[in-house]
Amino acid sequence: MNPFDLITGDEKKDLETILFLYGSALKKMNTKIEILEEEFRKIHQYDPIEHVTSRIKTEKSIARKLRREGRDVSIANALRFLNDIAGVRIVCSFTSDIYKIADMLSEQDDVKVLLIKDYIANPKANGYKSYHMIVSIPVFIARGPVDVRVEIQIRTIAMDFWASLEHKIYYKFEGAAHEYIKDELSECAKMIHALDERMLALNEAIRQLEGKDEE
Ligand code: 0O2
Repeated sequence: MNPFDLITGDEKKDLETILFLYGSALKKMNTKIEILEEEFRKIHQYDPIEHVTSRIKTEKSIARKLRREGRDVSIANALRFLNDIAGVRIVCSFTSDIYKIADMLSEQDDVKVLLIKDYIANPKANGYKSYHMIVSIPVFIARGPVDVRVEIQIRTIAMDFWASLEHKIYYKFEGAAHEYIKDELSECAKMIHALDERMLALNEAIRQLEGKDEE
């Protein structure tokens, strides 16, 4: 079933329905990530995940995004056009962990990968780096399974640090920050990239000294 099949046209009721569906999808996804993390820790004796956060996009933020895209604000349009009503962010130590986690999630039978945006291989012009996956997972309700989309963002601590500062600046200046600030952010993105590479190389050297093969 598609979430659209549950839409009645009563916006208040429909909002409750989608919040319930997307909230349930997030619970499922968080449990999956927890299990994978524990299994990974047991097999490889290290934890690739630093921390995980998840959120349901607020009504205000849903409306703002629809307006930004030039669309009418409605539950039906949110369902049709927004991929990130439910979002999970996984923050890792090393770039190599990002792809391991993405593969582990993609291999789950009930996770369908709909779209991948690899802003690590192809950073945005402003320097933004992160690995984004839009997946759908079934939420089992009394009427049957409903396929619900979840956006998963996977990035390193350094990338996350940069993205949260850039996000704050973007909203503070409503996208029109001074050139100096944009240049500084771009420089910081380069430094963060170099830091990620050095930390990864250092970690690999340590693992070799410990006699652990890189998985
Ligand atoms: P907010 O306020 O963080 O929720 P699509 O999902 O493909 O239909 P979208 O949403 O443009 O289109 O996809 P994309 O590019 O994958 O971006 C999804 C989210 O990633 C954004 O959601 C941001 O959270 C984050 N993101 C993308 N680009 C940037 C960036 O340049 N800087 C920062 N700091 N974050 C970014 P929202 O809804 O745009 O914003």
